[in-house]
Amino acid sequence: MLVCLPLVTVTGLLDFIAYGPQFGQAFPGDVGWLHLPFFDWPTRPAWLFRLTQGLHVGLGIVLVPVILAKLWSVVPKLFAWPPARSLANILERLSLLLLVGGILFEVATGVLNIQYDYVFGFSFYEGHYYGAWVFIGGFVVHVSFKFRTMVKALRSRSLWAELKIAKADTKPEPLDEEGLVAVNPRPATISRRGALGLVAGGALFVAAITAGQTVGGISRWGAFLLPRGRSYGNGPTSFQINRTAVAAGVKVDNTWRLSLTGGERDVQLDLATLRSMSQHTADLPLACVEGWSTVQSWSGVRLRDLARLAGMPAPGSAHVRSVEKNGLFGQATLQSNQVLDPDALLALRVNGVPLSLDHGFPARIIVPALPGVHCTKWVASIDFRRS
Ligand SMILES: Nc1nc2c(c(=O)[nH]1)N[C@H]1C(S)=C(S)[C@@H](COP(=O)(O)O)O[C@H]1N2
Ligand SMILES: [Mo]
Repeated sequence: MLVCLPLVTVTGLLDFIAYGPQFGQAFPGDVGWLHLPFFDWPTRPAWLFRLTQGLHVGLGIVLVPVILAKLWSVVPKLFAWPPARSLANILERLSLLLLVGGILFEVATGVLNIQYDYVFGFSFYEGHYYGAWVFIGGFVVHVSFKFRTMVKALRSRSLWAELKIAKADTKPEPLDEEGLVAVNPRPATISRRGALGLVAGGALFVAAITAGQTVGGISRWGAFLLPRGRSYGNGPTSFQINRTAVAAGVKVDNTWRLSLTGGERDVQLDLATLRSMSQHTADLPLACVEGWSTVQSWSGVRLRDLARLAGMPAPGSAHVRSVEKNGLFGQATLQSNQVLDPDALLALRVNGVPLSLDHGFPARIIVPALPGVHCTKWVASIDFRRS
């Protein structure tokens, strides 16, 4: 946990930055002195967001059995009576409240959000962000108080030797100052190696039914925890769909035009014109904050070619709008590097065929390392901006 929880935390904070707080599209928007150093999210390596969100969600889920076991091992402390013996004791218990409350809140909101899509009475993003800082505070205090105890405990005996002790030979711990050891324990019902095995087995099991949503291929069939179903039929466009055209209330007919604004000239392009322009193909991931990702072969017009066509070859940003009007994800702002990357596409095709309507026909944004949420589907317009 000492290694993995900071990894989950840091990748979570990185995902916040990947959302583009400089454009007000990371939530919460204004976090006062809790705000993170903003930087332009890079487009390389193309799998960067796939990695950060995959680690954040995947590791977060895999840690659940470990967190539960850790809580179980200290449960007597949670109900200690009298609740406080000294000022130091009150402070320690307060920090534990932040630590335990924080991690349980983060895991619960994270898992619920993945599986049920914003079921809270509050904004998931805001709750999860502030909850993270509560947890970070509790974690830093706890680790700094307990680090020496932990090192001492780990050094006091060999894990290897411990793993060889069967249940019949399992003896209770000697009484300790912390009061964690039961004063009058009953005979062991499980060996320490059994308890460790149970937790490790639980974590591995959860990993096995989670990893497929990122790794893909055949392992996807075993990914029972993935939020978006396992199959969308066969063929080149059968990969997962976050929001269908029906759910988004989107209809597209042949009056569709792409409009480019903000440059020296406003341009309207129909699909035939877009198809006649120079096309570029790239294998790029689509990675959702929910934890799943998939790599597909996308083809279309380079965003930088569209910027040049509109008469703003080096925009500071680009605001993309979808045909979809009322969704939370019907628009996105791209940074300059996300427009100018040679693999940044207004994709018209995937895996050799035109996009299906559910995947954003006639055109969607696909940019290396861009969070899936900003890979806008059913693009209607792009407004290039100086800053
Ligand atoms: N217009 C529009 N574009 C959208 C969305 C949406 O709801 N509406 N969802 C986004 C999210 S959150 C993700 S992860 C990807 C999913 O793409 P897919 O449905 O093709 O798998 O599309 C993005 N583009
Ligand atoms: Mo997403």
